[in-house]
Amino acid sequence: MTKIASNLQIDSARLWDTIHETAKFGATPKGGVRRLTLGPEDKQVRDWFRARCEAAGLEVHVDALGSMFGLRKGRDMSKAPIGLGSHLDTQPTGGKYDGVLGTLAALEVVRTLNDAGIETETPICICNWTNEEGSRFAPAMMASAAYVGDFTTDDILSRKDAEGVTVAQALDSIGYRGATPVGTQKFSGFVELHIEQGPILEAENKTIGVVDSGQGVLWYDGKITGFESHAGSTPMPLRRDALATLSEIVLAMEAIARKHGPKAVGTVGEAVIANPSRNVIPGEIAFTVDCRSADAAIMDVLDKDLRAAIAEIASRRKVEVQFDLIWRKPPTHFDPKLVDAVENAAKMLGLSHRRITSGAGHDACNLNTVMPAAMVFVPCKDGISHNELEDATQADCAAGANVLMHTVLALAGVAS
Ligand code: HGY
Ligand code: MN
Ligand code: MN
Repeated sequence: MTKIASNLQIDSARLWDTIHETAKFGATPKGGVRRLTLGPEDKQVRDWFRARCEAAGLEVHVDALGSMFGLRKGRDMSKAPIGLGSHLDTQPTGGKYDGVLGTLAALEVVRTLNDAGIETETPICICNWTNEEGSRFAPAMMASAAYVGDFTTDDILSRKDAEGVTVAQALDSIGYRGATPVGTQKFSGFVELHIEQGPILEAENKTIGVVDSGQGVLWYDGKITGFESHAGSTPMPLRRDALATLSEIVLAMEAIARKHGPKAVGTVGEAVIANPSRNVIPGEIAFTVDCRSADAAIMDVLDKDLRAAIAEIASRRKVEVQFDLIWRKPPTHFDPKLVDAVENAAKMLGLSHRRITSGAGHDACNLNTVMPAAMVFVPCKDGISHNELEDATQADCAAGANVLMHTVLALAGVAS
């Protein structure tokens, strides 16, 4: 690699400024970001991102699910590009860094290579994947899941949000239903930078997480049907209370996750009472469950134990519980060659680092099923994420972006 390339550093202030510039799209009073996928704020940040990619000389195209690709030519255009990027959508009470850091660091890598006049051998392609969060439309990592063939484009286009709006309608409403069929853009590998969203790196005072694996994910949709009746005149033994049933299910899930811990977690993140009223016993509730483990066998046991507990609770309480698995993402084992490339970049830059498993899901976890992929983590304050308090330091963001850049340079090669 040329001397210039090996000493190359991204522009830390420019990266930091872009992160905070995009935070205004969906800024919340508590200092977080609410930028639900395919909503007006997502359109704002997408338009912003497209303009910056084009200003950096990238050829931008959008696929049928709105994922955005910015291609930077390499000397040998016959080779499939190295991909880098993440997502720009956020949780309802999201932060400034989740997904944003990886996407804007990819843009910063391009800007730095442009400034240095470096041409890579293999082209590179930066990405903004649609709906990584899975909050408005399920599943999470939706567009990259379709890209790898876990779902058809038509299936995803028909998915509805809580208001009954389809993905197709939402894409059309912001003008991001692209012409390119999903999967058209090929890659020879993919590297994603992300905040850890957990406490390990900060606790161990490590700057870089060399992500070699990721937890598997189980998502369920549940529906409890009890019986609405008068809150005053219905004796306790005669009640078929949907909310009391859910309360038992939540505690059972917590006990099951703890029993199989520490390599297991479980969350009921959504619960909606149909026709809620203070003096009516809840008769119907829709709820969601998210269970995870880095061990596929534990995932299977979580599923079995949870279904057994729900069956026992439902029969004892004389209610019906519908419990459907809507998404199963097996654990991820990233490509050893690319993981080594990340580790070598961290070493070359003299950054403290350690191997780590990702607790969160990421687009790179899906992409790894069809191409070599790896991830770079940096710490976030107190390990907090999916919370408006999410925070990271400029130095760590820059360190992560430099590891991303040098990993990509090692994979793509430097032509000049
Ligand atoms: O759910 C996840 O792990 C990711 O943040 N969407
Ligand atoms: Mn993310
Ligand atoms: Mn997230």
